[in-house]
Amino acid sequence: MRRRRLYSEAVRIRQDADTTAAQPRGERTSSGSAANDAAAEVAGGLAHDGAVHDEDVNNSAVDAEALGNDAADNDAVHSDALGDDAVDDNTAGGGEICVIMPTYNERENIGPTLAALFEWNPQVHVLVVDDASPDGTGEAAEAIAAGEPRLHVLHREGKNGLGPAYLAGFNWALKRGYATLCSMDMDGSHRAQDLHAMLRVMADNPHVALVIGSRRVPGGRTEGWSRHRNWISSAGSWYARTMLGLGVRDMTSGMRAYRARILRASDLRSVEANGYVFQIDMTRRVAAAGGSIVEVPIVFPERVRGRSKMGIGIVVEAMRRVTGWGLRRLFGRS
Ligand SMILES: Nc1nc2c(ncn2[C@@H]2O[C@H](COP(=O)(O)OP(=O)(O)O)[C@@H](O)[C@H]2O)c(=O)[nH]1
Ligand SMILES: [Mg+2]
Repeated sequence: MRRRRLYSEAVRIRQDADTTAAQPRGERTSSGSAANDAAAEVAGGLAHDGAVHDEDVNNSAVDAEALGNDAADNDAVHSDALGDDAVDDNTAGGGEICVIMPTYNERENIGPTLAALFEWNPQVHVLVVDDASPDGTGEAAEAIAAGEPRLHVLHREGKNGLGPAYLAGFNWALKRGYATLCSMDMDGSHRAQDLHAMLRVMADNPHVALVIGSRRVPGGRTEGWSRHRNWISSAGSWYARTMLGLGVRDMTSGMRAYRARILRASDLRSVEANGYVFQIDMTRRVAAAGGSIVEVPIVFPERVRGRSKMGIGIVVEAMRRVTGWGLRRLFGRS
């Protein structure tokens, strides 16, 4: 496989100020929507390179077997490697889009977050990946799933971190043939209307392999963060982007939409799964597999209920790993 290093593009898309005010269902069908405007700008931004990226993505898909990443075909190996345990199999997928939402102690958030998600995005399926939350989030998810066929629940044995939860979710959804796999937090920081805009960009730009919901492009922002926290997050993304030679501005964003084909073409079994480094590692793998990456602005409000599970140690670990990858890129074989 040609392992060309492609620089992903940070696409600056102005988010229509009306997005938040629009009614979900009306906005979905309106041809003059913010999502359509965004999609048009993305298409323009990638017009020159699109064909090249597309070809590379196709090559990558063909080469997936050579890379040994057979997530869709070899359940036994992959289940084991990625920890696909205790799947509720009454809920076989088969839809187009699966939104993977890891949870740990999000009982208060799960109801309102899922209601908004399905309101704005009625076409999606959701997989909740719960790490045996002591507050009963897993049971709350089951109760909702009993009356909501689009909701699936994957129970894991105990708190094992965000990265492994995502990987288990990817594995689950790849095996069920979803074409697009999204990741989203359950705490309300990732907004349903922003997912809607991201999915429009995916739908309108078939050559795009990864859409990142970005706080660091015009129109994107955080709300309720201290200046200090914003600075750390921006500086971390700047450092990662510089060290890795990627044009992505929001490297650590967990709000994403991936094509299944690019996940199959990336060796997920060796992804660094610890905390924020997971998002950075996934980004560099998509770029290395030839996938075209675009950033769509999102608004990221701080959670109002529950507590964050991330700490400063996770940031430090991410920077340590980025330094290693960057030095290897600059001075050694990448
Ligand atoms: N399954 C699982 N989910 C987790 C774990 N840690 C965090 N999450 C979930 O991941 C999402 C983001 O976590 P959060 O603590 O809000 O991170 P922050 O936004 O970076 O502060 C939320 O939906 C959490 O419930 C974990 O160890 N396992
Ligand atoms: Mg959060």
